[in-house]
Amino acid sequence: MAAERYPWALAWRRLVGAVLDPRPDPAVDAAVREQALAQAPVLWLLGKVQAGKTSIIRALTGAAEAEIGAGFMPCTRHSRLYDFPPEAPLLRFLDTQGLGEVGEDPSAELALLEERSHAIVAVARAMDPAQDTILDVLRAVRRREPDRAVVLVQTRLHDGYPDGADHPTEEQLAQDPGFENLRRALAFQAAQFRDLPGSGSFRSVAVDLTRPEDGYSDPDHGLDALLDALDEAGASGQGTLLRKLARHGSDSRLARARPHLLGYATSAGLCDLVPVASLVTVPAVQAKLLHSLAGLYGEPWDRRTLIAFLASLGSGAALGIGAGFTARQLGKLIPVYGQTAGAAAAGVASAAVTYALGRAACQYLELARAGRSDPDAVAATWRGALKEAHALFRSSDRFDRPPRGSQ
Ligand SMILES: Nc1nc2c(ncn2[C@@H]2O[C@H](COP(=O)(O)OP(=O)(O)OP(=O)(O)O)[C@@H](O)[C@H]2O)c(=O)[nH]1
Ligand SMILES: [Mg+2]
Repeated sequence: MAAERYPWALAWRRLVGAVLDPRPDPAVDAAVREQALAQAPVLWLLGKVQAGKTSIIRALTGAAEAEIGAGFMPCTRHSRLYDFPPEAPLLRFLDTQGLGEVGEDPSAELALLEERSHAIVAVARAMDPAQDTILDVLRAVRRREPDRAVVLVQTRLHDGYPDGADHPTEEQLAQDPGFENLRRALAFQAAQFRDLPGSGSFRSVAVDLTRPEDGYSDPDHGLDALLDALDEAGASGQGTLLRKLARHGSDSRLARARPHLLGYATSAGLCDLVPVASLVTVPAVQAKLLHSLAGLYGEPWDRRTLIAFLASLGSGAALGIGAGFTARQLGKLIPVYGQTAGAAAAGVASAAVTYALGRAACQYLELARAGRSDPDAVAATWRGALKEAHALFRSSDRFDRPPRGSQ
C-alpha cells in the first residue's frame, strides 16, 4: 500500500518539488487521465444542425479544436469525444453531427452513438419549437432503455429577449412581461421533452453562450447550472457526489474548479488500486491539481506561497498529504477511517485528502487574489472538506475495485 512506499516527509517534498518544477511529466499526465477516464461516463450531445452542441463543449472544456459554426450551415461532420476536464476527466462529451438534413438516414450512426454513450444531452435553440426529429430519436432510445438520463439544454436565449435587454434574473424571467415570449417558448419546449417515455431522470437548463463582443454581461450565462445538470446525468453516481460536494462556497471560480477537484481526487484514489508498479503517485496527482488550480485562479505558486499554504493546513496535513499515512495516523484526521477496509480504504482516503487539499487551495488562492491571507479559515476549510469528502467517497463504490483496463 502507498503508506509503506511514501512516508509523509518524502511525500511532502515530492509534492512541493512537483508543484514548483514546471517541467511536464508525460507519464504522470497520461496516467492521471487514464485513471480518471476509466470511470468517466459519456454524454451524447444530440440536436439539430447549429443548435449549439459544439459551443457547449467549447465553453466547458476550452477545447480550441471544437469548431463552432456561423449559425446556419452544418459545421460538425464527424462524431468526436471531448474530455472534461481534459487533464483529469470526470465526464466525456460525444459531439455529433446535427440532425435534420434532408435525405440522409442517420439510423445506423444513431445506434452506434447510443451504444457508446451513457446519458443524453439534447440541445435545442430555445426559440425553435420544431424538435420532432430529436424527440423521435429520444423516444426510441427511452423505449429501449427506460432509465437513461436526459438533459435538455435550451440555447441562444437572447433570440427571445426584448430589444437591447441583457440576461434576465430568475425573477425577471419568471415574471417580467418583456420576457413573456421566451418564458412560453422555454416552457413549451421543456414540456415536450419531459413527456418522454421511461423513468430516467430529466432536467432542462437554459444557457446563452455568447462572444464577449456581443456585449452581454456574462458570455457564459447558465453554464454553472448546466454543469450541475450534467453531473446529475453522469452515470454511476459520481454526479451526485459532485453536486453534494459542490454546495459549499460561493465564488464562481470555485464552481469551475470543482470538476477539477473531483477528477484529480478520483485519479488519486485510483493510484492505490492499480498495480504497485504504477509510476504515478498520489503526490504527483496532487501537484498536478495544485498547478491546474493556480491556472484557474491566475495566481501561480512560488515557494513562499506554496509553503505558506501548506503550513496553513496544520501539522495534520503533513500526515495526510501524499497518502503517506498509516491507518492510525489517518484516524487522527478522519475519525471514521477505520470503517472502510483494505485498498478501498486507501483509495477513499487518498481521494478525500486530494479533494480537501484542492478545496483549501481554492480558498487560499481566492484570498490571495484579493491580497488577503487567513490561515485559520483555510485550515477550517481543509478540515471540513476532508471529513465531508471522506464520507461521500466512502459511500460511493468507485474505489471498490480497480478501474477498467488496469488488471
Ligand atoms: N447566442 C448564442 N449563440 C449560440 C449559443 N450556442 C451556440 N450559439 C451560436 O450558434 C451557432 C451554432 O453553434 P455550434 O456550436 O456550431 O452548433 P452545433 O450544434 O455544434 O452545430 P452543428 O455542428 O452544425 O450541428 C454558432 O454561431 C454559435 O456561436 C448560445 O447559447 N447563445
Ligand atoms: Mg457542432
